[in-house]
Amino acid sequence: MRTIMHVDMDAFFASVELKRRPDLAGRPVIVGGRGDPTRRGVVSTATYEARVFGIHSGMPLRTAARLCPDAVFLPVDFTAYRAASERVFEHLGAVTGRLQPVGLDEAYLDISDRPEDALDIGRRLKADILAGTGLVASVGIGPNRLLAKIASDLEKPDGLTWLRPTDVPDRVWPLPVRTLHGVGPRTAERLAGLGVQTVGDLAALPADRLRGAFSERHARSLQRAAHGEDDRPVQTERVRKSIGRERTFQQDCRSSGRLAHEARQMLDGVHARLMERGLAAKTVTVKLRYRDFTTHTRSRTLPAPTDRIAPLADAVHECLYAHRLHRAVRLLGVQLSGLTPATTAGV
Ligand code: TTP
Ligand code: MG
Repeated sequence: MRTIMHVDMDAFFASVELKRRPDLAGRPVIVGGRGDPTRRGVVSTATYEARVFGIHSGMPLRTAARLCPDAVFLPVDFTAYRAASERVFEHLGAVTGRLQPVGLDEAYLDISDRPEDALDIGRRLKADILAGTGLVASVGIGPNRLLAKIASDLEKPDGLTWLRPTDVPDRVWPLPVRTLHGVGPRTAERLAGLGVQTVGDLAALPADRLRGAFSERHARSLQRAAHGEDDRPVQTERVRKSIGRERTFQQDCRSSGRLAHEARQMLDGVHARLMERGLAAKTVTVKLRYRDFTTHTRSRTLPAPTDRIAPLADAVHECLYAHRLHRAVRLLGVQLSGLTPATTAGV
């Protein structure tokens, strides 16, 4: 039996901000965009004091200001969050090298080979992180990644929770089915069509009804997740090799100006995903498919990995103009690869 720990920092961006603005402690603080709710942008995160007003990540800043007119709005400062993340990961690395980072504020640790009580390890880790960074982590422990992640969320903030397989009916089945890894909005919608709202509903659903709505493989993995089963290993090395986007035009594109504009928009989206995952990229690739379906790619490799948009945008521009742009283009793709955690990339 494995023992997996999931660590997730509480209200991460906002908590880092509060370290340098202790005068804001206890107030509803919202971090997002340029920190100005009259301009476009969404909430990255909010303190728990702000969350009671219904404010959550992804919400337009304007809406947040309406829900909580007294909130303090702060701009996103990735440099500060990356520095804080780096310090948090030093504490995680001291527990074990069997560590899988997930973005800046989250990681899985495989502590199966540790003789001590897992709760003791968790308690000590939380205390070390607090002492070293002033930040509060929630820790979940379970027999696999699925349950460890659910556990770290159960008693947030400042949680320390162990979910054993025998706890699944009491503690996991009442949760909404979206809690499960692998259940996104589309799957949840289809499950709702089968009358499934909670994890327990899913666990109780006859297998043939699930197989009617999903592929054999998907049905099987949903069923397993509903019973708290998951055998994904903690991956010490990142398996993700690239992040990219592609777009097929409604009508073939013949304008290099429009292609440049589209490529920049796609890069913005891809770059946002890079930041969310706390990664830096070394190589930029632009793919074009012409009307006759011939497909060409052009790549640029930067001297060092970066997560800054400007050098990535320059590289996209260079790649694009290395293509023959006078032909009709039906598909455009932008991809970042050579990915490394931004915390170790020295960016
Ligand atoms: P989360 O761990 O999802 O959120 P959180 O740490 O703010 O709050 P908690 O874990 O206590 O529920 O995400 C970590 C950081 O990632 C978060 O502080 C801000 C950033 N983030 C975004 O920028 N956009 C998003 O949509 C989400 C979900 C997070
Ligand atoms: Mg968090």
